[in-house]
Amino acid sequence: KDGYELWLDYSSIESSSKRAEITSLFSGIYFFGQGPTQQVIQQELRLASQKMMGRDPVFTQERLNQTQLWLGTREELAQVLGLETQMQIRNLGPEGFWRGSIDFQGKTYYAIIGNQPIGVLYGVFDWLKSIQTDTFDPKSEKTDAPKVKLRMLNHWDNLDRTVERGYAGFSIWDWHRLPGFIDPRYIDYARANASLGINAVSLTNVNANAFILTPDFMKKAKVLADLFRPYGIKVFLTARFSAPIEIGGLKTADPLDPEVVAFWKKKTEEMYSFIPDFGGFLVKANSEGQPGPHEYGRNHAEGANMLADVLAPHGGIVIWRAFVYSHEIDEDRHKQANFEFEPLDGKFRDNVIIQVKNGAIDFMPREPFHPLFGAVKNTNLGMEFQITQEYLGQATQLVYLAPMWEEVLRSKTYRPSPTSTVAGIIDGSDSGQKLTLMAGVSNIGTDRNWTGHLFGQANWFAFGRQAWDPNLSSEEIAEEWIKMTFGQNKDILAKTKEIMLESREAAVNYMNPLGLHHIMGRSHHYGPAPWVEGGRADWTSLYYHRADSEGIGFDRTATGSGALNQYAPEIANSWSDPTQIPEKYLLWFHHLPWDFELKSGRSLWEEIGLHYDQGVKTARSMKSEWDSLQGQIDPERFSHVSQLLAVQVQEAEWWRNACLLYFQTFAQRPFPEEIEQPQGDLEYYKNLDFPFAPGIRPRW
Ligand code: BDP
Repeated sequence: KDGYELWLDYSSIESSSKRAEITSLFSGIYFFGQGPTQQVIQQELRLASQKMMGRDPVFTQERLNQTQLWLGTREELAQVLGLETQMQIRNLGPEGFWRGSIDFQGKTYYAIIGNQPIGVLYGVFDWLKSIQTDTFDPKSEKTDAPKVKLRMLNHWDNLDRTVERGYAGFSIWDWHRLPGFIDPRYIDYARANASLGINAVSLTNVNANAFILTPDFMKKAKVLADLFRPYGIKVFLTARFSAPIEIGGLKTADPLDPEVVAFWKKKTEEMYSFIPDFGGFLVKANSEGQPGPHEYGRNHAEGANMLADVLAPHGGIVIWRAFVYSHEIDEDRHKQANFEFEPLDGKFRDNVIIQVKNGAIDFMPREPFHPLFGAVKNTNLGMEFQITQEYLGQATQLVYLAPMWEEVLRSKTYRPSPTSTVAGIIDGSDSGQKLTLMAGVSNIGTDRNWTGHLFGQANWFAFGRQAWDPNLSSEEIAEEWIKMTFGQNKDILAKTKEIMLESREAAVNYMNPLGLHHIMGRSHHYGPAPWVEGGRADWTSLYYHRADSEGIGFDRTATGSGALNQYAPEIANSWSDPTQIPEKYLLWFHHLPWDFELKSGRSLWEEIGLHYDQGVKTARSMKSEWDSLQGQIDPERFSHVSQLLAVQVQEAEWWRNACLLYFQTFAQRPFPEEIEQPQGDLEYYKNLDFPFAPGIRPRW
């Protein structure tokens, strides 16, 4: 087993009674409809049946009483459904499903029903999951429907197949051989996404290349859109704001210039002629050197609305990123997105959604939630998480990210109402917004196992599950993934779950404890480098940790940058007190003396040391826990993870040693006795060089 099958491995059912029960259901499937999604459903059932029971399923549209399992839409099955069940299903919306048993003419059948074929497909995947996780109970009913409308992967894939911040090989989009050659992997990709309910993908890097908007590339993108459509997946592309100049021959990209508007209108029409259900554009503008409306004295709303207006007649949307900051503005980077977007609240069209990273800096191992959540009231906000582990161990480390996302989603914003949470804003339940979005920056590449590290698959999986339902717990998602990936073995489940659930806190401890952030290697972001200085200030480490002989941390209270005031008063007030703020955010908002006393009674300096050391210890215990599973997991996957955990332990030690030796030069205090003393000297760590680290690849 090399991991290619992902969580859709459909391992053979061992219990003979269960096998008989499932075999019987597969031996008489009354099947409605012949459309493309129905064909996908049949293919998936065929595959699952062959793998789980070694035989083909029997589909029929005759002899009703010889069937066991019914699959179809509510309308197709209306005759056998009571009115109440029909209403219940109707309320689940276009993507929801119902599954349960139906008594009809003296016999009991099992049914999976949606309002639309895509709902049936989601129901079938959910049912197959219940078999794989051994939770299928034909007697109990289940209904489910996604809470977020757009559940989307953002690929940061370049047209030359390099992947920005990708650690799993090259882009799976083989632009060169498209549209003629269809890699079977595209279908497996679509299946995997559909099994989670992911229904949108943006194919190209946010640092965009205008060539994707030329007819040659549109033809290629069309092939992917056609392949993904039966799986309920819509295609989006990134739009480079200066495309009118680069591929349109214009002198300007001013969003209020009539020629520019005409360019985008024509481009959009052309796009829809290839892809009639094209999703829309994802835009990174005026950030990190990308072009945008500011060049022409226009604001983000003027830029986004121009595109929104040309997309609206086709039903398309604009996803406009809030990740905007500039080193030319003399303000804490933390504050810049709110500066730009708060004054524009209510000014964006209905088909614009602002995609906001989970935190205000940049996908750090731990960030407090982004203060835009709650700060605007009349603007659609979507969430952007990063699945690829740019700052969380890249593809060498096992870090299960769902606890991080759960922490953000459950954060209380206190706005618009005192009980509001981030999840409630993005799923519309607190914010009232109708257009809802959760996007994840993909960790997928051409590696045989898709994600580089086998456990990167768990992050793809967890992202899809949390986008479907932001209230799911990271623990239940981990259980599903483990059972679907490794089978029913209880020892594997218990140990792997423990490893996964402690992995994120371990990474925070050995990388960025107590609210430290942005102290990684310059540019490639691999490993620790708290000493990075020079060049653009907001890309250095010193800008963020501000260590000196007095203390450490970024003062973002009223005496400092004031960023804390961008949050609701409930948060701003209590967090401005260093004894009240949750310690996990301490140095994010406060610059404190090395002897500042923490809740444990120890000094800040000692606690920093203990956290780093604890991170290393947890990494080691993760490794020994995994190694104790030798013989229970197939050798290929076992050894892959075991070797990478050994690397992770070394990297955890490296982080701890480098950071503690560096911070000691300011603190001028001995390390706490209980911790393992860092080896080597600071110069050694500073001089390490990583020509092999995956960095930002040349943009085309
Ligand atoms: C940062 C990445 C950079 C991306 C940027 C973004 O380092 O490569 O282009 O985010 O989100 O984390 O636009």
